Amino acid sequence: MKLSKTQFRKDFEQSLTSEFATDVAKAGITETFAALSSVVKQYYTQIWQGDNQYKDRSQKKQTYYFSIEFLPGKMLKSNLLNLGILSTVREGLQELGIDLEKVAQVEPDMAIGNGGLGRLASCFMDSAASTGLPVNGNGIRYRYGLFKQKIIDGYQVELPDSWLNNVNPWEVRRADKAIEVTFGGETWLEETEDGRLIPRYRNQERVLAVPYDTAMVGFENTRVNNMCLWRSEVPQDLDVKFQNMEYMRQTSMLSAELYPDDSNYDGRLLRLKQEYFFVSAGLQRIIRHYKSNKIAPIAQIADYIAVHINDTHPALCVPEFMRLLLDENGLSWEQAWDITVKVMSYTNHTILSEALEKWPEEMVHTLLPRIYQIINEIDKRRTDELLPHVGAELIHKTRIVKDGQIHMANLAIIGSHSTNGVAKLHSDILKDVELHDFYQLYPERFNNKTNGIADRRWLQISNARLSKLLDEKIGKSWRHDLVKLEALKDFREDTETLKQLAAVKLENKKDLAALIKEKNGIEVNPEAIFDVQIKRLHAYKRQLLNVLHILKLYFDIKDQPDLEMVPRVFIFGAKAAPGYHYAKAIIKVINEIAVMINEDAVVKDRLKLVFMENYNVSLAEAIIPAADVGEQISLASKEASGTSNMKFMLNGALTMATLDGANIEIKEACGDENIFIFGLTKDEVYEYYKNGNYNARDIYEQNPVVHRILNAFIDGTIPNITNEGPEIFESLTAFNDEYFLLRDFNDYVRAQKDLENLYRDQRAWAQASLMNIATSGIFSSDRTIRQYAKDIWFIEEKSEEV
Ligand code: GLG
Repeated sequence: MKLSKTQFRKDFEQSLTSEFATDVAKAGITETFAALSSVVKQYYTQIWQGDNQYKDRSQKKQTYYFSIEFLPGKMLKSNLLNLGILSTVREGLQELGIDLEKVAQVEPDMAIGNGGLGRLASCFMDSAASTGLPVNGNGIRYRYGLFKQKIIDGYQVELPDSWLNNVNPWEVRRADKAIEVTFGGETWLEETEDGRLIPRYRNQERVLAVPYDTAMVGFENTRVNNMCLWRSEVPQDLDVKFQNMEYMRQTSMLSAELYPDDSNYDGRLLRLKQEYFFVSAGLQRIIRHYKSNKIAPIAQIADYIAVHINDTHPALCVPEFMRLLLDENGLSWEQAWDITVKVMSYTNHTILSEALEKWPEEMVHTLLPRIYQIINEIDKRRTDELLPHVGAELIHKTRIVKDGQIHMANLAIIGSHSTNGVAKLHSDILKDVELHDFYQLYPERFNNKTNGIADRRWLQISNARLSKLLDEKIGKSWRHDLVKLEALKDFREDTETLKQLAAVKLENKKDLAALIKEKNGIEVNPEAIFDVQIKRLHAYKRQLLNVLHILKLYFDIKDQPDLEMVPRVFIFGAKAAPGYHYAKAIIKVINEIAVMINEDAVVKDRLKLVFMENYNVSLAEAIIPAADVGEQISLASKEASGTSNMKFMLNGALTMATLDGANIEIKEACGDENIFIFGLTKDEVYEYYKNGNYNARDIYEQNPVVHRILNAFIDGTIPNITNEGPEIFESLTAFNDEYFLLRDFNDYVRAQKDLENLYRDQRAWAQASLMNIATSGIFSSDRTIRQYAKDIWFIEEKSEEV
């Protein structure tokens, strides 16, 4: 949009007056943020309304992306950037003596997601709007987002994240569009006069779902999509029977809390209720809009909408959509099923078995009686249909209802036309191993969509210095098409560019060093290698392997106090699920090792270890631009894709990686010489599984370096870990090291040595860094979302000429 500084200042000052009866001189920082965000919202609402009208008018097909998690982070700068007014507003504020950065800090991170899955959903929202694709989000407006992490005495302590305390400036409450969702009670089928069976209900618990819409503003275009988040409330005309405190409490609980489990299945009833709640409300709203907009007869709805099931949490979309088509719109089973499969598509994000949701039949039966009937009918009809053609065993293995449980992934695959994994390796594992039975039955449904990241947030906003340098070197076209970064390759031999690149990195590192000083009180040397591992704390991601290597370096120094080495700062950021004991033990151990190393006078500044508390999107934006190295060291086959690996690459960090997830594609893109690869391959891991011949204890006994490092956990070398030390020691020895840390240790040390050697050659390092940036274009989520649009959803980009 077009905006002059003068106009902006006028709007902003007016907003301060009209909203807070104050002025620039008197306004507090929270008021300044509120007034500013209100102005920004006014700027985009017209475009939003216009695009809504355009969508209604043009009646083009739209996608609804159902996800139980979103992780947008802060929205202010992102909205400013996408509206094309970031620098105007920054300068306008400056003239008023206000620092935009300080104001932006006030906004709480919108953290209604746990990790990669939720962040991917938000990258998709940004990319869809920015490429002009009509893709709307559908989720839950949790009152409390992901817990805030405090580190006390080295331990993780969880505090509630009441992010809505100071109201959320971006959302629009649409009370008029509230929808009822029902649970429990009894249901039975009654025959109508024309011979159809329709369900009747009694004693149902009613919950009101109120939508809150947030604009997803496209980058310098006229597309504004909607992220709809549902809040649970008590219906105003509540039946007397339910008017009690317990019901009120339960109803408000529905949208109260995000499940803080990452990749872990938690079988609590409330979770199932949440899943049905946002699925039912979302689908009802879509159908209501479709009908009120008189788009076409309901039987043609598949030509106008696509519904995406992001991981299994929204898999109830399948039976709920069936219910709406059958019971409320009078379609036949065959018609409804045909439409449902066409409309639905599903993404699998992990092969960890504990993350594949299963619900006890009894629970689904009691909570969702009609849905339970429909699921059984789907299962039965499919079985009958396949029986003449397919072996009974294959049918049994792929059933939705079996062993007293409802298998949600099976439901999602059977009830949709597309199942995709999130990186090539992961999609192959799905086809060949994890979902092989389904692949035999429905080969045409399987495909890969390698993840991506929204480069506007992860480069343009978070790394202004690098963005500016790129503009100077290769022009600005990369801001609209990330693949244009390729042009940077021409500067690989250009000494000046390499120096400038290194200088940008150094400046970013100084900023991070200041932040570390402020938050952790630790002094770090910006000339050291900044080696970073930031992600959820999970055994398979192997933060512990990183720790073992740090201990090795520490002991090397202790053994040779004069040892010459390139100084290193190891930086961690990670939250552990509150109930994940082992992960929390690792956090404690990292913090105690940090104290031991950082306070050891012998070490000097050769080694520093920093655990930054409360890792979230905003912290990632501060850390990644300053990283020299990104640690992507999961056991091969376990990390479906990873997405921070792409963010590091884009910001010029080199990757220390196993051949897992998208690391493989990163290696292909940047070239073997610009990445550090180590460790078992997926096939080698599977070989061990097959033969059952891994023996971690042997390695511990035979490798003196490993022996000494592991002993440090139990012999008092690392202080204050009397409970955690033995737990970790045992996991690696007695319990045979589930994620092969000891097996990969030597090779990891070797790769780390290679890394150190390359860093000594600053020119070569800068060249490798440049090559990473130049080849990262394909990891833009603009590319990913376009592939979904073309191959799965069959939707079109808005043409800006209209
Ligand atoms: C999952 C996987 C990640 C993946 C992300 C997005 O574990 O490897 O990058 O989804 O697809 N639970 C996750 O974060």
